[in-house]
Amino acid sequence: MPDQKPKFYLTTPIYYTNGLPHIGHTYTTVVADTIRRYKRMRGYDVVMTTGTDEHGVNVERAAQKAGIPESEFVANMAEAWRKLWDELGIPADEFIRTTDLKHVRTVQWLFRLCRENGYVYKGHYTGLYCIYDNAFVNEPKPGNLCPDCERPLETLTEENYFFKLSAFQKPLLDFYKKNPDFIQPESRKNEIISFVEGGLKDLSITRTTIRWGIPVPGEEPHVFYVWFDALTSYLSAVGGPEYEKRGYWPADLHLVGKDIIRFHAVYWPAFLMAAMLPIPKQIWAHGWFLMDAAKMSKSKGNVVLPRPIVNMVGMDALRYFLLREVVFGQDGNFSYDALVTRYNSDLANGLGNLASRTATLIEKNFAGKIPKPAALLPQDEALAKDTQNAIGEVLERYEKLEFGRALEANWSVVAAADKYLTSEKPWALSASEADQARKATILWTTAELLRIVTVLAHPVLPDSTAKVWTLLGQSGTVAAFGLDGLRWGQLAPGTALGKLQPLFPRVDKTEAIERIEAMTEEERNPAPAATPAPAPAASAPAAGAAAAAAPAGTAQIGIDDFTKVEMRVGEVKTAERIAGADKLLKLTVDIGTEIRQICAGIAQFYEPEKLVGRKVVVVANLAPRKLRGVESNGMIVAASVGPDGRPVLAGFHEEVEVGARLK
Ligand code: ME8
Repeated sequence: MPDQKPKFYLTTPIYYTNGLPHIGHTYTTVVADTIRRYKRMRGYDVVMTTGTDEHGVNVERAAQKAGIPESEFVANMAEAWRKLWDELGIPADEFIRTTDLKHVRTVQWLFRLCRENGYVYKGHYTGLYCIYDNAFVNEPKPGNLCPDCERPLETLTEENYFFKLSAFQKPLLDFYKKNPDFIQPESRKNEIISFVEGGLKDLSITRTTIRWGIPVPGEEPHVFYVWFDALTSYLSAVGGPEYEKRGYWPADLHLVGKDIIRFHAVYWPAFLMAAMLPIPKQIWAHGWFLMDAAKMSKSKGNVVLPRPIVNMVGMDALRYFLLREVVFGQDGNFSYDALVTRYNSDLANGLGNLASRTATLIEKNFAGKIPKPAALLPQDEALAKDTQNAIGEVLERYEKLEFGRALEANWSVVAAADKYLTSEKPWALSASEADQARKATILWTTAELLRIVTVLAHPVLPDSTAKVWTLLGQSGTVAAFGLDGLRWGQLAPGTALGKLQPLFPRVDKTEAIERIEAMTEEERNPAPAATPAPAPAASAPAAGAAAAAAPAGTAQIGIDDFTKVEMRVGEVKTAERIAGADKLLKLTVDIGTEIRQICAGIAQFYEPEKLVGRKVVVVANLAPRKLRGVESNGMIVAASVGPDGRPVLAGFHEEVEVGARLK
């Protein structure tokens, strides 16, 4: 029998490959994943797409800088993006790359349709051009200088294909009117309507000055330019020209950040109208996560990375924070302080504590089996009613993508349960028959509430709710539980509880933030493989840190190169371990002219106390860097021994003077 489930297709933007994912990209992808899980729990057959936007000048340049062909560069980047989404548990059902053949074919097909329908023409584009960077510049620096290389720009005219966007002013305005929910939130809709009302200029959709792009068939050297290529990926991912076979087009929801709403709400429907293809049902533009009130960007160096947060408090906590902290659609500030505060209050003390408290009490009083409730008191009934009402409210909020409100409503039930337990005090009741019956009612009520909260929280907290599900001894998976069938009273007495697994261990705020920051620093500026890690061979006299960078078989160097490395005899003054970095020791080393702080990747092989007073070889003129957030000003030389690369410190068999240079 064919699958009768209604289909739901949603997308994130396809992200540029000239950088790696930060918390902003993670946010959109987390939102998409949450909607996907929610919709599946409501019986939909869901496909979620994300991917990588791989063409254009920026990629051309980045590949050139890396000294590798563009195709290799983007393949590496796409893999890094895909890997991160997998690692974070938010993989795409369809990961689309703009270099995929199926995408190339779809773009060429869409172009043909638009052209056949009379919406594409050849014309000339004139703009300011940087002859050094080979690119048109939209926003020149004062004095008509290139924003990248700051050299003078020239006016250049090139042949382009144009899309007749101007023909779509009225059709678009009519479309917005007929489909009032097409652009969300409302404020963005008004912005777009005014923009379109202001008049639309035709759009250049090909270039001849760029090489790295999808060719326009039969029109080389024309290649497609930016948005005609990128937007089409949503369609390529679900069948392209054969979209009807798969049945997911038009998309139900394109999730984007507010930076790219115009392209999605104006260009994209116009391209599709021109090709006479179905138009997506909704574009939702969320706000930005800001760091210290500024948009995160690599050049500002204020980028928050997801991995270090996940390593410290777990992915569920990051998801909870992203969705709970800001109103979906508005900008929000990202702060580690707020993240850890929420983690401790809502997750560790909230849901985590309720789960472990409930399980422990049932374990102790009812041998780990869900008790059968006896006569209900008004407070039990009130709690049941509030929880039942919360189901409706949470679902309604999810439906409107009001994630913060959905979580708020669900967590108010968690708080009510805490209050209930505190006032009913099941632990203070005796073993008398009447008290046992009362205890049974209280604990069944609490466990039932926990079950409902768990089901409702699942789209946001997939891993931890799965653990609570097992703890409650429930069959099947929580992911497969149909939200439409959820109601109070379904918890079967007699069910044996499963294992209590740690959910959200409480963390010390200062320490947690320090560790997240240290890990972030390390990910932003990865240590050279050398410092904490082993070198490949044990034979080199100056192995370890210095030699590891030059594995056996590399080119020879002249004496000039060698003399650039300033190695000196140092004496270790203090040595200690670094919290959260099990391989690193923090040393202070006297190198004759000064005392240096140096981190060394030897903690697994050397006791810090035993190092004090020892003479070591220090690379003194290495640029300072931070390892796990700790400044390291120099490097200690060690041999790398055996297959595991055990570090053995270089030293001397006779007395040497501190500060003496090695030659
Ligand atoms: O624009 N806060 O790719 P991109 C919230 N390739 N969301 C953020 C964010 C922040 N600080 N920073 C980024 C492109 N995002 C094009 C898209 S689609 C056919 C082509 C998210 O790598 C947000 O979703 O610059 C934003 O729209 C997207 O990343 C931009 O990603």
